Amino acid sequence: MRAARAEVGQWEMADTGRDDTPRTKRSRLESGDAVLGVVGLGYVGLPLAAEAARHGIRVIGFDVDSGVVESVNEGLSHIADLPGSEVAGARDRGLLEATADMSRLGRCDAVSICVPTPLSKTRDPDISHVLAAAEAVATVLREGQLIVLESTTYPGTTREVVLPILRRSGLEPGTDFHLCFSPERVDPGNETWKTGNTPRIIGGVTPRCTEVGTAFYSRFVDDVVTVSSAEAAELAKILENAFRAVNIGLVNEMALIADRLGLDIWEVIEAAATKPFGFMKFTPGPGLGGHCLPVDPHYLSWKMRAMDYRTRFIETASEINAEMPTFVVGKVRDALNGARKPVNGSRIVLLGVAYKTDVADVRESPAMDILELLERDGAEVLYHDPHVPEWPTRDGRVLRSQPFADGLLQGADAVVIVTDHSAFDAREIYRMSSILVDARNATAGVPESRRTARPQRWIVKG
Ligand code: SAJ
Repeated sequence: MRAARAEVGQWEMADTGRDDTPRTKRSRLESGDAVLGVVGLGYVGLPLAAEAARHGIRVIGFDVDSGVVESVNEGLSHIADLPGSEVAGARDRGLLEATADMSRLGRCDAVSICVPTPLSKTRDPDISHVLAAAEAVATVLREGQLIVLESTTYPGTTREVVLPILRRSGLEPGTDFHLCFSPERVDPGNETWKTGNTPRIIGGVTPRCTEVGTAFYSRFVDDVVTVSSAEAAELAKILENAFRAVNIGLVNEMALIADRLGLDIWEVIEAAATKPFGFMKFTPGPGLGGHCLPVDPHYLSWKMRAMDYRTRFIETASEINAEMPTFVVGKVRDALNGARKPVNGSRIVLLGVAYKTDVADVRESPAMDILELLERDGAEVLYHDPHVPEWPTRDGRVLRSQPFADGLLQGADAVVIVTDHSAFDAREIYRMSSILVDARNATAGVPESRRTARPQRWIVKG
């Protein structure tokens, strides 16, 4: 199950037995001149490329965005968690270059596919980027190559979707080439766990594929965990994210319950978290953001609907998480009402619109739902987020972050802490606001708020 650093042993003569057997080509995967292709240079692909290069593996990065290609070739990083020096260093050592020319995939001995797997407008899986990458690989697929899909997707994608495309080459997995699934585990903003030191699951479409994939990834990942199949690896990743989405849904439902009981949910959670075993702390908030948790579990729901099974936990948690923006807007309405002010015509400032603390990513951020609900009720909504200078709205506008200057909060009828960035000074925000709704309990450490907050908190002033 858990392969320590997989030993790079002598490869047995490959099944085919021919002179130009994959053994020679496969041994390239273990040699110093192995070339890794990384398709998709986003928050997963670029750190992966940099980590492999750091271990002396030559990397060609592929991206459809010419801006990304240029940026990497200039030695710059467009990924907040990856210092530019890592990119420049790899480039200067001749171990990293980027291109949009997908035909160069044929040069690569291994290819990691790290492209987005979003939901379509009808909330169904959109694996178009995976299909495009697989098609590009299929046109140049050759013996000895290792292909690894890293994009989060539903169980079966690797074997039922990617493999048939690659098989058009006439090559067979496990003998001619190798195909695995190995889920990315990037936690944006996490200073401790990076690509190289985060344990990595890998499973192949054949045992041989798993063996070859394990050996190759072990060259630049400290701890590679093999599973019996690509499907097991695909489902493990979905379990990881569904676990979080469902537990966040549970704690958000507890917040709705505590609110009705007149209780402070954060006090209740802190108390429960003193249990030294059998409990894991999650906190309520304005909703579930990011390009992973609100999306990945729905890939499984979609797959299981086709098998006439309803993933009830995932769907119920999703409904509750999606209710939180409305709940927060209700608190704003209640607070304004207490001051005899309608939402209509009020100026409301949102603090923090990224999907979580200390990141710049706004994808699926609940702040967008809060903005739309308040604007629908006639409010004038401004925002300040030091990580998000510009915020494109769903109706085509581009809002700009207001400077956190004197007067911004004082001039607002209500202030809402939506994402609690470390840069925010909760006490200052509290002091400057006449009405303050805190969706993250960021003001827990502000003594004055104990006097003015409602019993349930959320409304901490006004
Ligand atoms: N959130 C809560 N309450 C919590 C925890 C999170 O409301 O107790 C919210 C956050 O504010 C955010 C959303 O949930 O809006 C998702 O936050 P997250 O940190 O759980 O998820 P991501 O998408 O930033 O990253 C996760 C990774 N996070 C962790 O493991 C801590 C990991 O699951 C995956 O590697 C990554 O998704 C991915 O790429 O799949």
